[in-house]
Amino acid sequence: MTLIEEVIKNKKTTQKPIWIMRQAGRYLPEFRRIRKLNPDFIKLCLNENLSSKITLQPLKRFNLDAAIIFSDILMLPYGLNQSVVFKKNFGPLLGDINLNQMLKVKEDDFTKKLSPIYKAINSVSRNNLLVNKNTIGFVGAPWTLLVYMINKYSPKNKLKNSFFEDQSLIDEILLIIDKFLKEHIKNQIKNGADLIQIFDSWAGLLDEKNLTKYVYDPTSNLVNYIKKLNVPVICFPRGIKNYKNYCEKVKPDVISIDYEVNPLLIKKQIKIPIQGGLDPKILLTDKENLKKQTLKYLKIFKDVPYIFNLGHGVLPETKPEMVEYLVNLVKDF
Ligand code: 1CP
Repeated sequence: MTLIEEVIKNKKTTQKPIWIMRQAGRYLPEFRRIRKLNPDFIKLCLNENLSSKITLQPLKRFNLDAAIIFSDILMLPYGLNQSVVFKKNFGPLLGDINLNQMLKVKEDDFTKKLSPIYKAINSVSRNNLLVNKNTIGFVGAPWTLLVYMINKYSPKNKLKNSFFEDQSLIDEILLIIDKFLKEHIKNQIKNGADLIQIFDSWAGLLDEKNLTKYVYDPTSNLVNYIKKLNVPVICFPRGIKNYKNYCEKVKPDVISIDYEVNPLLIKKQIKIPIQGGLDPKILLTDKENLKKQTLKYLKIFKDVPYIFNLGHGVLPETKPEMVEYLVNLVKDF
């Protein structure tokens, strides 16, 4: 059993595993070198050799407990033939939805279009660097994918005013998302993903009254599906106000907390394994401060099952040496 599985299944508390959201990415010079030669981000995600290589880059440098496959949550709308491009200094930009076309997409065509991702998972999970470590597959949560597909660019802090205008379109899209998320998850697991993380990056944009329809119901449906495939599932509902309610409704195996969550309070409220929390901005300060803040989380979660991670993705300006320092702090604790 891997250390992460010991924490999730056996509720082990004596050692804290660590992996880092966006651990394969722009803070690594070896990633930036590859990225510079590959300006088309989607193509890069669909290049199985390069995406495997990028996935393994942080594992070559640091003593991490898992690899997360280098891909993107927006590969799902791409697989459904909605156009997706990543514009420099702007972020993702999606095309209009053609519902009739989208309703005609078959699972086999979707799987074929995204097959390099599954091949990369297959090769990464067999790599020597991953002996006794996890290969994390991931998806965007239904709500977060709906946000990108309808809004068509990052909402930052606010959805377009017209977002909820066409309810019948929203309902149709949610059904399509559910069907193909399951396909995407099944394919990742079949090829060696042994842990799934669901990223709900925009959960914090919804009012309480809309959470059941857009977050709790569709996410718990997906969590049940993953549990039936015998793979543990981590949920990260970034910015949600009530993590306790979320856990009761969605029932993930692990809850990943964002950096605005009070770790002491969450430890009292939630009885399942917890992941994450440390503000990624701390890695932009100095080692002394990083040590202080890291030890704070390690001490608070000392006697409960806890997976070390950040409260959101590692920032591109982060020095790799700070990540190394962090990983060693956790490993030496
Ligand atoms: O070089 C570049 O410009 C590309 C930057 C980049 C990278 C490295 C993007 C564009 N995606 C990724 C990889 C990625 N995305 C991974 C795998 C790497 C790893 O974790 O090690 C994962 C898990 C994601 C997940 C993802 N993509 C999320 C959920 C997590 C989060 O950050 O909240 C979201 C919201 C996206 C959409 C997306 N893709 C890329 C960007 C810049 C964004 C966010 C845009 C926004 O702010 O709305």
